[in-house]
Amino acid sequence: MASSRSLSSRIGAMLAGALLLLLSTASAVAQLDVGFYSKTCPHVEEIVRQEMLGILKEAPTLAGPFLRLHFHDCFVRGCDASVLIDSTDVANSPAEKDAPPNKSLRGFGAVQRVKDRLQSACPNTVSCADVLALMARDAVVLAGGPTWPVALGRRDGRVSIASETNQLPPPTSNFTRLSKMFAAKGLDAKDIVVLSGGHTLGTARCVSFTDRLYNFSGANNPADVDPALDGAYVARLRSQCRSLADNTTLAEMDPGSFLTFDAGYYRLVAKRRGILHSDSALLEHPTTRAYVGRQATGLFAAEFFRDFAESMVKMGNIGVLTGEQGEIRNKCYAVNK
Ligand code: HEM
Ligand SMILES: *[C@@H]1O[C@H](CO)[C@@H](O)[C@H](O)[C@H]1NC(C)=O
Ligand SMILES: *[C@@H]1O[C@H](CO)[C@@H](O)[C@H](O)[C@H]1NC(C)=O
Ligand SMILES: *[C@@H]1O[C@H](CO)[C@@H](O)[C@H](O)[C@H]1NC(C)=O
Ligand SMILES: CC(=O)N[C@H]1CO[C@H](CO)[C@@H](O)[C@@H]1O
Repeated sequence: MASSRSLSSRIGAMLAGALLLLLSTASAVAQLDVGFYSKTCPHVEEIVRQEMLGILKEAPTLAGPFLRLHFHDCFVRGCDASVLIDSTDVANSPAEKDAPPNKSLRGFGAVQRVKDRLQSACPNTVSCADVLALMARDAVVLAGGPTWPVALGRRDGRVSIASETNQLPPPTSNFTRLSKMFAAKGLDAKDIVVLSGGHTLGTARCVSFTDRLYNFSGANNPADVDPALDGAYVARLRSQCRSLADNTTLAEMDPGSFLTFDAGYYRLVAKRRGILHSDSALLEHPTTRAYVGRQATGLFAAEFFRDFAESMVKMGNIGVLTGEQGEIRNKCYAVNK
């Protein structure tokens, strides 16, 4: 009796052990993996890259928007392509896309173009969230920046809520605010200063920074400028952005090289010419200020490239859905029926 009980409890323990092993293997399987589609869609990376070559040849200014789309995706509900979903009822339940921070996002059509190519090569296999991660990486590479391995296997979410875009840092953010908002996503001060380097690409609408030129403290007069912005630069930006409410004129964030991924952004920030208040805010904290200063010398671009790759991998892992979670969307702009 005693021995059979001990036998059965030993069997029980073994079963429990086997179950634990099974569970831990299952959760290991549910991790992202560079070779995730090696059997189901072996040419996924080549296909995305080919499409990206065509897309950026036709519209080189989309490099910045693709990088930004991935950032906005990952910061809201994790990297689950929720940023791509169209509102079904824009008046009553707007999606992320229709929230103010997203009104200036671009590149949605091109994302669908890549998705369509993948749908014909390997139907219903590659998630839109993975497509975004690959497009962001290829945009940086094709703009002359670093490459990094993109682990795959993200699943697409089925929910997109405009109000949740309040998790995106506004351009008026000071360093304290940036720290809090990045920390909420598991990112630290180094990630902030490194990922802000993404502003070496692309443009900003005037309205994203005109408060700094005309109405910084609410006095709304010509002297009411952001003291963190270089005076000569204020004049230059005012000549580009003639009114506080201008939401159509675009300004290059890294003027003269906004289509090229380089470390030039840090030279601007060091000269107090970062275009957004959040860019200037990197000078508020000793760690990030030191990084800006080091990169502003122009001698450590290779280090910035490595750092950027590392932080992009971190960002690309935020809150991902894996395994049986979510779905593989057929169309990136709508959840499956
Ligand atoms: C640190 C906090 C950040 C803030 C406050 C911020 C804010 C902004 C704003 C306001 C714009 C201009 C939007 C417009 O008016 O058109 C912009 C553009 C952009 N952002 Fe950020 N951003 C931040 C971090 C990032 C990160 C982490 C990335 C990616 C690694 C990124 C990539 C970009 C790119 C590429 C553009 C240019 C988009 C285009 O050309 O249309 N930003 N950002
Ligand atoms: C930073 O911004 C937050 C909110 O945006 C504000 O409450 C805080 O006072 C600011 N901190 C500094 C040091 O200006
Ligand atoms: C100027 O800034 C203040 C404070 O931020 C704001 O309340 C006001 O609406 C702004 N003025 C204009 C004309 O936008
Ligand atoms: C620009 O401002 C106008 C007027 O306020 C508004 O109707 C329009 O939606 C805005 N466009 C963008 C891209 O924010
Ligand atoms: C309300 C609004 O302007 N929504 C826009 C969000 O961004 C997408 C892509 O640029 C536009 O198609 C929407 O109209």
